[in-house]
Amino acid sequence: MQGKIIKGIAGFYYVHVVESGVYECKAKGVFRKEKIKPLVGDNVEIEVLDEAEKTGNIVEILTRKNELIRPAVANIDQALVVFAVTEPQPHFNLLDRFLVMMESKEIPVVLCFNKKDIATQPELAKLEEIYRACGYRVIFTSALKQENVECIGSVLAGKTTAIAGPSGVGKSSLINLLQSEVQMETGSISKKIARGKHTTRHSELITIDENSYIMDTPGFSSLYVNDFEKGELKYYFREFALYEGKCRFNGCDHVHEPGCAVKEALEEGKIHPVRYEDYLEMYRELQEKKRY
Ligand SMILES: Nc1nc2c(ncn2[C@@H]2O[C@H](COP(=O)(O)OP(=O)(O)O)[C@@H](O)[C@H]2O)c(=O)[nH]1
Ligand SMILES: [Mg+2]
Ligand SMILES: [Zn+2]
Repeated sequence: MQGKIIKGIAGFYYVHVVESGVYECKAKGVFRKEKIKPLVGDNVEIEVLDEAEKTGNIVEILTRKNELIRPAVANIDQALVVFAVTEPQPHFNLLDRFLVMMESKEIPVVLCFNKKDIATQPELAKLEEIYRACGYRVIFTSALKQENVECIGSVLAGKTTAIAGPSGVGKSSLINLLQSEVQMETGSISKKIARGKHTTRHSELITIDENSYIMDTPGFSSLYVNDFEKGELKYYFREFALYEGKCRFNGCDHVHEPGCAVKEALEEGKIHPVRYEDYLEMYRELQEKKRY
């Protein structure tokens, strides 16, 4: 029987099998010998030990499409990156780092800007201008007024989606509207701390319907771009692709080289300065890293 690992706790893996439910499984010794650790999101073959008790063994891990380290998860089809249009205002550098990380893993991204109910027209227009121009799908929602939430629902259909974004932007509120299986706690962080709720969480997939899953990933404020060379960074800024090969120098990194087509596009307003500045900052970080 085949299923998907939706949760792993203390050596047990919870495997969701469409139409027959969730089985509590152990991974057989063979994986430990081969040093393969099953991950949330893995598609696995299980043998059922007890149908009534819903227990089994994982006997095979099917080939992974991709895997992320933090959060540890396999086979993500896409990421839904959620920020608020305002309150809190979008932290562009963080957003661009996340986009770079997903581009480097070839994971498609859909951008959701929530709290459109309290946004002004210029705020919405700015976000649209920056990110739609890069070729990202951008959806504006209000979890509070339940606006455009069905649009998010259709993005999630039939896929496994990592939902990421800083805290306070409305991720949990959106997730609560999208399914009825789990009710996530919403509200301000200070309220949660005051109530003594611990914030460390394990990765867990929430089933939306029989073949759609979402994962609420913890805030990614400590996100560094570090697992590639500085010369690769330019490929993870989608809007640069149009100018690739048009610079005076072969292998131009679009930083201080003369005759750079990307910098010309920047000056002509075809590339947004917010994006270019974030590119430079990440580029310099990668450069620094090399020196040590
Ligand atoms: N005005 C407005 N407030 C929202 C919206 N969505 C969530 N909130 C509020 O923002 C706060 C944080 O929401 P929460 O879902 O916990 O955010 P999370 O930390 O990203 O999971 C809560 O006080 C919510 O009531 C929205 O669309 N509009
Ligand atoms: Mg939350
Ligand atoms: Zn260039």
